[in-house]
Amino acid sequence: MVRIGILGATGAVGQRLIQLLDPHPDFEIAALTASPDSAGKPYRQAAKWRADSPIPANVADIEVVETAPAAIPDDVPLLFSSLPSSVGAEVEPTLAEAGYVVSSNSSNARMDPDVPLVIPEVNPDHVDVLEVQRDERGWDGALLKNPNCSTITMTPTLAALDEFGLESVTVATLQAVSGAGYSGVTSMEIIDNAVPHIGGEERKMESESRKLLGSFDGAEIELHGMDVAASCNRIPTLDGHLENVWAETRETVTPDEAAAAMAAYPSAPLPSSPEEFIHVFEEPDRPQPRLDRNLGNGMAVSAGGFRATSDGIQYNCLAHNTIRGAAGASVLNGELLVEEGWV
Ligand code: 11C
Repeated sequence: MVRIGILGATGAVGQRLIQLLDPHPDFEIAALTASPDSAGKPYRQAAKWRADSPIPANVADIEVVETAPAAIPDDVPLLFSSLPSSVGAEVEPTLAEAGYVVSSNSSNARMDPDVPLVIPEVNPDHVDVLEVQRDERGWDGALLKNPNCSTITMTPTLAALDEFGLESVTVATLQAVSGAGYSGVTSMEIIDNAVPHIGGEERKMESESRKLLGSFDGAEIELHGMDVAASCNRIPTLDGHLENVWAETRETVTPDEAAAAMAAYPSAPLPSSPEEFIHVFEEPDRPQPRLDRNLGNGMAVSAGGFRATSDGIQYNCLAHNTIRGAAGASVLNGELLVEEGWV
């Protein structure tokens, strides 16, 4: 078993990480960090636990420590980070320099050229960018990122379509309130409403998807040449981001061909990758967040509503934003880091 730590363990994604990691076939939770006012308290006192299952018994009594190299035991080689991005930007490089391997969900540094941004089913080869960190930053540890939840929902479907030559992508999102924090509070604030703005989200989707689908020659990642334009919207669903995608391809692709390419897209040989990675619905009104977000233990992406447009294809896709799009994505990247010998 690999002893692991969770950075930012009291937040919404931190709580999801605990749910996904206890139990886990390869990982054992051995350290939990949070802000200085929680340090020194047992986890059950430090966290306002809101997850839909009780705090695991062996996690409840772990003493929370500060998010700093001196406070985290040396025999915990792998850290999962769900820190606020401003804290991540400050602390994650320090931890990587000190020898920890960090699989991070935080949004800082995702577009840094020497920080791999990875979805294991899409671009596992990008993990080798970590060699650049070792050579150029001299870090003993490593820092690897998973993308933003809206990007994770769309990008696997684009990866499946890239054999037809992606030229441009337009996407409109309908995002669940849990992306913004604790669902109970925020959902009540937007019942009977929709908010056509999520700070910085469009830019993340437009840049991260091009990095994920970019090519890596062993030294540098070249961003994919497709144009991506996003419009992001908050709607009053609890979990699950639904997205409407318009994709323009060089070669003609029919709705049936697009659906078949997605259904055939392989999963990864890692414990948390679902057997069926992209589930394709024939019903035109699926996928839907409440009905379909838990496919593959919340780790599958689903797609449906395929139709031809004047210059390409339109379809809808969905993924569970706090599992596939955040905590589960980070766990899966941790599994890849172990598989590839970085831990
Ligand atoms: C949301 N996608 O739904 C955001 C939350 O870049 O990891 C995740 C932000 C990120 O509000």
